Amino acid sequence: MTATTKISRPNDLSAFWMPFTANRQFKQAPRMLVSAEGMYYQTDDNRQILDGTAGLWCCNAGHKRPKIVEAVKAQMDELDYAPAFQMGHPKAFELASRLAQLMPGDLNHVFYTNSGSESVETALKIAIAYHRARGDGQRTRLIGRERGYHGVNFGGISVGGISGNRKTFGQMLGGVDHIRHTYLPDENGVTRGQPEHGAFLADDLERICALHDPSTIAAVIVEPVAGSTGVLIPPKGYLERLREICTKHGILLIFDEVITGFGRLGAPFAVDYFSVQPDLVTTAKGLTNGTIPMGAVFATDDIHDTFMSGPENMIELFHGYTYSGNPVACAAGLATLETYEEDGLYTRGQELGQYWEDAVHSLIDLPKVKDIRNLGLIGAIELEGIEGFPTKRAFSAFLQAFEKGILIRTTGDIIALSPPLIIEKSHIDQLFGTLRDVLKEID
Ligand code: PXG
Repeated sequence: MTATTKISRPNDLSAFWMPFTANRQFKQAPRMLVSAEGMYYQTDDNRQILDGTAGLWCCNAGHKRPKIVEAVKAQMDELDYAPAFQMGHPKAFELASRLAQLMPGDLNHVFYTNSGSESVETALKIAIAYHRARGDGQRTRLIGRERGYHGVNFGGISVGGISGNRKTFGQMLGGVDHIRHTYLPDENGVTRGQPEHGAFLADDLERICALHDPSTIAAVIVEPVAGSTGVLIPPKGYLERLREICTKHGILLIFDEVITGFGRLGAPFAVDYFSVQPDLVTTAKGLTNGTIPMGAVFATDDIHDTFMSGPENMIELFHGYTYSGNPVACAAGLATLETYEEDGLYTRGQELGQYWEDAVHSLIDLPKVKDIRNLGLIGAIELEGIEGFPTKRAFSAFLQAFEKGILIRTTGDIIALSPPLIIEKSHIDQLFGTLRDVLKEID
């Protein structure tokens, strides 16, 4: 087999243990994507599928973008890999500088990882080590939020708030607690943009502080908009209040921007969108447009400089990955940032936001639709579950949607949409026209 051999129909599906997938069900009726360009995937039976989810919330500039493809090819020709520890290569520094420039405030330092999960572990470790470096080593507790998703490693599932991701894996990290989630269906059902009610939910952090004593808490981690558990939009004033409480008690605030980063809300980051300044920001996904695995954690000057105080020959942070700042990933990242800028994608969600919002909410008249929410280029349609069979209705919608040529994502009985930011009004019409047909037909 040569490197260019195309394999569109594998003979055997048994060896690949697929992630977050019903393996046996999938392998009975596989759904195979074999190529992609712009807004569309192509299947092994030559059907065009409109991408309503930017892959898994990551291909923000759409697929097969020429600049990124060229940059990756050229980098492979020039420097395929360089050791990440005690060695450097130019593009890792260049990309970090550009990322620091893009990120508002004094989040000027970038630590590279290979995924959102690793970004989360890195941020949690930096938070605890930072307090220790300041001589405040009793601050070790980590606070997450119910219905939070922070990847699948042990730190991430511990601060995460999804029982399915936790219950079969034994002990979680110690010293972790959770604040309440931000979904108030009775007060905020069917809301356009940020809901009015619920800033008070941030006060739940005061309850946790009173219980544990705030001087034992290192950091609070939240997704500015919770993505994976069904698009929970923060109520107006909520993130501001969370910031105030963290500042009051000397607790670091971590924004997990793995989904919200790189234009998803119509601004480069949720930090810009909400004008709330955290101490650490985790990113991945859109950083390389999904092409090469890469994540990045942003830290403030204060956090970074606190580590830079010991003897200069000492390693300041005993943490890092073989592929931190991988040259091919850096090349993809640089080309991705250029593509976002050239195409105006950081603010595309603002321009298209109203059209998108109207389209998402146009489905409210359908009988099985229970709630609809949206922000930036994210939309969620929550369905009434079938009694006794949670998730079944939404999964049927996913299967039928795929048959009819659109890729949607479901979590529980919620359909989550997050298209590439290059989406045009005609694609939005196709997406919601098809989804309307699907939702009319499913049981
Ligand atoms: N934090 C957040 C907020 C995420 O959304 C991760 C961390 C973990 O990233 P990695 O790269 O380790 O997967 C994520 C990932 C979905 C979906 O359909 C969401 C994610 C991944 C796969 C599917 O909601 N988010």
